[in-house]
Amino acid sequence: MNSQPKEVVYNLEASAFNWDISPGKTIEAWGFNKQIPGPELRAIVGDTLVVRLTNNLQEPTMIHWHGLRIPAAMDGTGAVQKPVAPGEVFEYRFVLPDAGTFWYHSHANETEQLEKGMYGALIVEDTTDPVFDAEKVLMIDDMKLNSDNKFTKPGWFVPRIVERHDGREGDTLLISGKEDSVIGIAAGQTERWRLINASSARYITLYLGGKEFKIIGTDGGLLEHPRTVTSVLITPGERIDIAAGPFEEGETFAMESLPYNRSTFLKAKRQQFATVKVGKQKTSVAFIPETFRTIESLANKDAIITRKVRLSVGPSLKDGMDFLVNGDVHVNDKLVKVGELQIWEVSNTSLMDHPFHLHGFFFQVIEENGKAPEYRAWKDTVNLTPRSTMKIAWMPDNRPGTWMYHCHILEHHAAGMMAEFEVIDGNKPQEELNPVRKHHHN
Ligand SMILES: [Cu+2]
Repeated sequence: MNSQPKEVVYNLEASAFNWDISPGKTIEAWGFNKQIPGPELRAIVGDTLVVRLTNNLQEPTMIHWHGLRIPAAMDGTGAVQKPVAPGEVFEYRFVLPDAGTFWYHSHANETEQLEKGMYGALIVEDTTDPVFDAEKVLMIDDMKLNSDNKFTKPGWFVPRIVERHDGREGDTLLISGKEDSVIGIAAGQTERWRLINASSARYITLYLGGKEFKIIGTDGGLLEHPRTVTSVLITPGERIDIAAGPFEEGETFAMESLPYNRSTFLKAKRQQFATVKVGKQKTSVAFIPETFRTIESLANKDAIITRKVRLSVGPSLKDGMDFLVNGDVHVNDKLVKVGELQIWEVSNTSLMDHPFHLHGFFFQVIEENGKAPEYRAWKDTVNLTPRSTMKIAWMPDNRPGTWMYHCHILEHHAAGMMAEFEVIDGNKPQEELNPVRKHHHN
């Protein structure tokens, strides 16, 4: 528990700037405080975060707080705020309700603003967090640059269709804004690595030279128990916290992504993001308990479905294909009442993967293709493989307003695979609702 909650204030300036992704390789980036990622924001659960955003870009922007259970007005989407115009300032202010690995990113013209670097990490600590020897925040991204290190949009029909279908993937692979990083760790020590997939579309299957590591947390904070693995999938928007080490002095191995076939035109490759180098032996104080916490089950797999959300792809004369929710683009979905448990069947009838992201609320996956999942976790983003069905459970607590869900492949989101819906306080008369909601494309 945080016995003395405080106000933590940051100033973020959105602007264009030059950024060296490796020696001699400079890009014309957009970002926060002239760095990629933007400043790492850090506070303790219960603190109030205050972020003053100044927009010095040539176009509007706003910040979405990915994974945070905050009031709707602070969600940073076009549904709840006027985008911050060039030269203007907007203050975000909210209490941090949960500990975990979160991130912030632009929610305006996302396919361009995120691709150019408008994202950063938000780490919320708890005084009861497990003890590690050190901690690293590793934001994973890729950029698609031409031979002059410039961002270009595909001009021709076929490349444009490929980017719309696959999402934008590039061969410039970044860990926290840098190519070919070296990640150092002392021999004998165990560190907490907080991994955030900030890319537009790339699926990362994290692999550390075949070495075992422990998954300790995901989107909504710590799991109940650590899980020992040698690889883990992190889809766009998702976070995974791992316990890395202990390793032997002098060891060197690659931090890679194994190929993941998500039925794209461009075939997935095994790719190296960074190199891990193990330094001199140091004593360790790290302690990873067998149980981190209890996650109460919201519902079991047989719970009655209250809503169906079907993700699909349909033909479009103009762009080759549309990305759909329940057969439509940019959908206004039915309202949800505070306190009424939601059991959503989310299905994917297309032949490609989609990472489903719900704003503002954590959910639990209670059924995956007819089976109960192996373990419980709080999630805000979950992958749907081709022709798959998932049941998720979530509780709308008392934060009325307009919320949204969408595919976190940014090109799919922009192409229509998104919906807005109202969370309403059922005890209030309906007239207080805004009867007409515009379509928003952010
Ligand atoms: Cu998608």
